Amino acid sequence: MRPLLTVFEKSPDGGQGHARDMRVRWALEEVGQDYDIRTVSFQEMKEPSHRRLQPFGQIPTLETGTVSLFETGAILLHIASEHAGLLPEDDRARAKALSWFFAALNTIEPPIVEREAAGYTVRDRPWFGELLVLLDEKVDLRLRDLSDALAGRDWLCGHFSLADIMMVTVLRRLEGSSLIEKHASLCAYMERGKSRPAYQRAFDAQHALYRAR
Ligand SMILES: N[C@@H](CCC(=O)N[C@@H](CS)C(=O)NCC(=O)O)C(=O)O
Repeated sequence: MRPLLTVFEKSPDGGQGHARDMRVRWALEEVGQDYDIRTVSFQEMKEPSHRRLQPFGQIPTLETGTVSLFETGAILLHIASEHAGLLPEDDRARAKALSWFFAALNTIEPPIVEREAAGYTVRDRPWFGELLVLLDEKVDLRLRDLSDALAGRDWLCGHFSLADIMMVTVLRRLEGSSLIEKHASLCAYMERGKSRPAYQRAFDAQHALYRAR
């Protein structure tokens, strides 16, 4: 069986590749693993049959025929454990790549998502402007440190790795915002990721799906 990936039936971004299946598609393309997709509507995502795969009623999930996974961190680690090329063989380099992989998920993504979520949930409150200043500062602090850590390097750990798939897809949530645009090195890093053929194949596949709907 080819791995089966669940994705949005209709992506809220219309195929801009911000949904989290994009990071899974990219990893699968990097290792040359073909896959199938199953689309789920927002209603189906909350039904027991999908919650058996994803307890929070979200996408993506990956079923391989042997195992079933949810959480993109776990999915990407599984792909890296089954295929060569996404994590370095050398212990020290591998430890570094894993650290950056989790930093993308646990240190960089949360303040970005928190800021984005405030825009959906409390935009009409009188104190939204003040809150946004605080949320912007939290994001900027992380971006400054990330930019310093990346200085002089193309990829987080010397060579391209799983950490870059996670970090680039996380940073893409800020595309078009002055928060990221003021960090030229981070924009260049994102563009390096996006110019990889595997990224482009992954992007085109999800874009074609939503364009057709
Ligand atoms: N931590 C989860 C987050 C999954 C997630 O937030 N998925 C979004 C799509 S990108 C979703 O399904 N949103 C709809 C919802 O939460 O109802 C992961 O990395 O897999």
